Amino acid sequence: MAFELPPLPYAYDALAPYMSAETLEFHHDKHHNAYVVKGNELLQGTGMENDSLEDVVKKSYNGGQGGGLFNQASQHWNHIEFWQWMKPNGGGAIPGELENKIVEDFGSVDAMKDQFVQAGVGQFGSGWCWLVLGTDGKLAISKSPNGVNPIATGEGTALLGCDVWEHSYYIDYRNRRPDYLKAFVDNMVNWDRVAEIFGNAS
Ligand code: MN3
Repeated sequence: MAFELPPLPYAYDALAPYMSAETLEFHHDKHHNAYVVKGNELLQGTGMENDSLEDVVKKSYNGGQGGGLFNQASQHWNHIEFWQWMKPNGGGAIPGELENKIVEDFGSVDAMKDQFVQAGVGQFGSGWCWLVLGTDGKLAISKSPNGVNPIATGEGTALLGCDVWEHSYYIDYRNRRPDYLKAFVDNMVNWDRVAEIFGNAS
C-alpha cells in the first residue's frame, strides 16, 4: 500500500508547553511527510507495493542489512504510532491491568519510567527508546538506532516508543534530552493507548 501521512490526532498546540506547536508542525508536516514521500519513491519496483506497512518494515529490514526503503518505512510506522502515544494532558494514572504488569516486571512504575528515560538518554545519536512486550511475555525496555523498531528486530510488541532524534526536542529543550524524556513519560504519554496495545497483544 502506498504510504499516506495521517493527520495529527490533536491540534499542533495541544501538547504545549511540553511539546510546542512549532516542533509538531516541523516534525509532522516536514519530517514525517518526507519519510512518506521518499518511502513511496523507493517502494516502486520492489514487489512490496501491495504489502502492509508492517510487512514492508520486516522485509526491508533484511536482518539489519536494510537500506533506504527500510529507513523510510520504519520511520513512517514509528511516527504513526508516536503521534498516538501522546495526548493533551497525558501522563497520569496507568490503567490497572497494565500497571499491575509493570509492577510485576519492573518492581514499580517509577522504575519502569526511569529505565525508559535512561534508555533514551543512552541512545547515542538518533534513535528511539521502547517499552516492549517481549516474545517471552515479559515487559522490557530497549533502545534502537535511527528507525530500527521492535517489528524489525522481532523482539516483541512495541507498547510505547519515544523519538530521541534531535528534531523531536531541540526547539523546545535544546540539548536537554533527559528533560524531554522526563516530560514525555510524565506529561505526554497516552497510557490508555499503551494499555490498548498491551490488551490486544496479551
Ligand atoms: Mn521523528
